[in-house]
Amino acid sequence: MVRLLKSVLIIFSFLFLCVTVVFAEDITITTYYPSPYGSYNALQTNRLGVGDNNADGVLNSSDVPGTNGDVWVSGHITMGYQVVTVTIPSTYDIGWYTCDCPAGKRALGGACSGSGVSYTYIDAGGAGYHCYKNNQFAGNWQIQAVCANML
Ligand SMILES: [Ca+2]
Repeated sequence: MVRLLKSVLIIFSFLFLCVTVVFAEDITITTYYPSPYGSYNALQTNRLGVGDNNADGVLNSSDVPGTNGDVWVSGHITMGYQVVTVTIPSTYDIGWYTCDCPAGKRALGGACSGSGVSYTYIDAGGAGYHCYKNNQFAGNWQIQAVCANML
């Protein structure tokens, strides 16, 4: 009797394995390296290299700084910038005018449009962009400041 039960158990086990194999499905997983895009809640690293920093046409470990805490970037860095524009009426006197950045932002650059502008500079503290109007009758003109987030 025990022998019969063992035989039946072996037969059912064999049939179960055969059914499992018959109904198995294939799953293909494709991975990419380096990953083309990534989204993270938090990212921490000791060193960071962005782009081909040594301009040898290859992206490898020689493009990453050797000192912990360093960041190398081969391109430009954009930090949530915004452009602020101020219009200066033609009736305003000759002199310096400023386009201030909002609080918490720092001027990275700017532009002055219209005739009668002779000098420009970024505020030393990054508060805004300055333009010198040298002609009272040149018409309305504008000052634009490119302001980025600062820590
Ligand atoms: Ca390189």
